Amino acid sequence: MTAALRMSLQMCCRSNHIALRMLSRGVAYSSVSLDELNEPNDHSHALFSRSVIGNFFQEQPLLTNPFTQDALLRAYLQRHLPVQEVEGDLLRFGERIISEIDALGRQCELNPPRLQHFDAWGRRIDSIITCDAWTRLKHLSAQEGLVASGYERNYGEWSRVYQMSKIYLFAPSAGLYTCPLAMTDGAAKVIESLGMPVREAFVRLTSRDEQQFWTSGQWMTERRGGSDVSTGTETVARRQQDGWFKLYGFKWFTSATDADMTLTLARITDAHGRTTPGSRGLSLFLAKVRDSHGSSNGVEVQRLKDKLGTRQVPTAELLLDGMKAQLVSEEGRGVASIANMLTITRIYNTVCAVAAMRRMTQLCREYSCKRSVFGKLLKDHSLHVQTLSRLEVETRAAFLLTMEICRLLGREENRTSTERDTHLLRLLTPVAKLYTGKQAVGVVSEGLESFGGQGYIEDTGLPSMLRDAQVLSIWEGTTNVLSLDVLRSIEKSSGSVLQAFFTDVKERLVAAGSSSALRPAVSSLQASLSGLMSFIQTAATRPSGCLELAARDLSYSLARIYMGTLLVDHAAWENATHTDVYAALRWCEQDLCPVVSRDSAGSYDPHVIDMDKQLVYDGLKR
Ligand code: UCC
Repeated sequence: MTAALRMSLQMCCRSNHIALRMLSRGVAYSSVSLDELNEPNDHSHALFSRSVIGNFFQEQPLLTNPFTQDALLRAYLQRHLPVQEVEGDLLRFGERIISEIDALGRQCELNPPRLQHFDAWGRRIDSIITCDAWTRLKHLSAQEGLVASGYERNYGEWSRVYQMSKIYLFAPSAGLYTCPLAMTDGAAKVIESLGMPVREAFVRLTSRDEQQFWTSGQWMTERRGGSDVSTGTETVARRQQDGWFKLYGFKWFTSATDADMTLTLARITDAHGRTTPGSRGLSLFLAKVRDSHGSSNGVEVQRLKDKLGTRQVPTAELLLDGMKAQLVSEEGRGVASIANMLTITRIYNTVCAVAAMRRMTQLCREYSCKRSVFGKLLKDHSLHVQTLSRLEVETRAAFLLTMEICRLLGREENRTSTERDTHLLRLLTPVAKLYTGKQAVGVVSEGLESFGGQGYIEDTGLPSMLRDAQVLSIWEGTTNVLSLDVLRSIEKSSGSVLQAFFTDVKERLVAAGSSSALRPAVSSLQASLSGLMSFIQTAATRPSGCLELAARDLSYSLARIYMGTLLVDHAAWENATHTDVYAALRWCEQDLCPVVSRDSAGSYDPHVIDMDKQLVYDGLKR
């Protein structure tokens, strides 16, 4: 050992004993005294010899109470829901996350579900075996009222904000248990909106009693694809004499297949076995997955899906071979009825996307206070902090949009929403889902990079965050499908959703306009808004196909302008801090209205469709 090395060692160690990981002969951890290390000519203990790998280990980022660490969540609640009971509950729940839930989530990642097709004697059982932690998360979700609190409505129109604040804290530690919760909440919403055709199911889905609590599936996707549900659904429903139905079909992508019940779409056959094609032929059914003895209700589990991420969730291919089911919608109103579920699951998706961003930014900044490089901590490298600051701005903007949607949902359920609120909820739900899904992948990916090579190492737990983020822009409608849903909402409302958007943004900007610090942001937003209005005004006169071509950029423009407006609105609050103002200014530096800039560049001109085709298929041999 060189003198310099020995000296560094002595400086590094506060005590005379340091813990060193021993590689030799199965010793995992050992304590070696400095005196032993100082022993001259003792080759077996020399630093970097076969038995000693040195005394430096990078400190890992620690998860501390995610509620106390979240300045924006706390400020938001202080502004809108300053209820001590809420703060106390979130504080306690934050502690539970670090002391219990986070480890359960990790166990789910490490012990993915498996399928046992047959019992030892050859009987087909199709048993999906999940780990104990998965079951524990189900019980804990009931106890904490993660679904129930959305329906108890203890905080009036703010009830959804309270509930979703819990989901937001829970999600990054919960091993994707948010997936069954999203569908459970969505199923409760559908049942409630249909006037409670199945009260027992509603009571169980919203129960706080872990023995009573049910989760629900949402079986929509069939082999012909998951987006075009109306033409892709082949499952048929045969009416039985007792009024129930038997379902026959193949569901290609069914998440959380260990659920207690499910909602699913099927086509009712007439006396000749014929069905009605398209959306008008689809009806909504509720079925238990297993009967009261635990036997399968006419469902064969073909196989579990081998996925990039969300490996904790038992996603399966299911053959429905006479599944006993109850019709819960009007005949032919299946898509419109399940749309309520899609609204809820898309909101969960949004909450989970922001939650992933927030968890990543918390871990990154924690690590930056420990990791030293080029002679100083990462937190003292301005370029590094600039990168984290950009992630923070993205996260804040996404958070405020998400909470606004939860507020609008709460108002609708509390029957206090105005017509404008209703329009905004319809428009902003797909906008938020599509935009935050993309942001989450970007923020989580950039965040991983800030851990250097460690961000790429499986047992740090970090890579699974990126895998799990990738699904957020896929399930519950891809970015393009949701962009088309934005167009649908405009068309169905004859433009009223856009009118609500313009009025709301204008009013909020006027209210914030008196703050001189915010003026640059307000000016950019106003200019972007008028550009967007001009684009919309001319849209009707453009050749057909132009609006579809612009759908994604239009959705991004709506997202960026509304997020900027909410950042400004928050920064104009009397208790806002200078960091709130700074975040709003930074957000508004970007192109807030890409649909206008791309339009100016000719991106939606009719000839572009053909040019795009030529570019994409250049050289394709068939
Ligand atoms: O199942 C999946 C994975 C489950 C896991 C969930 C966990 C999530 C957890 C997140 C937390 C971590 S993924 C399934 C993905 N599939 C989709 O999302 C479907 C994508 N496709 C669509 O969104 C389509 O737009 C459809 C299927 C909803 C609609 O297609 P159609 O048939 O062309 O629709 P129409 O004919 O335009 O609309 C039929 C009716 C209309 O109502 P009426 O007849 O009253 O005018 C529409 O207004 O449905 C209404 N409607 C809606 N209403 C359609 N979309 C909506 C909507 N978004 N909101 C309200």
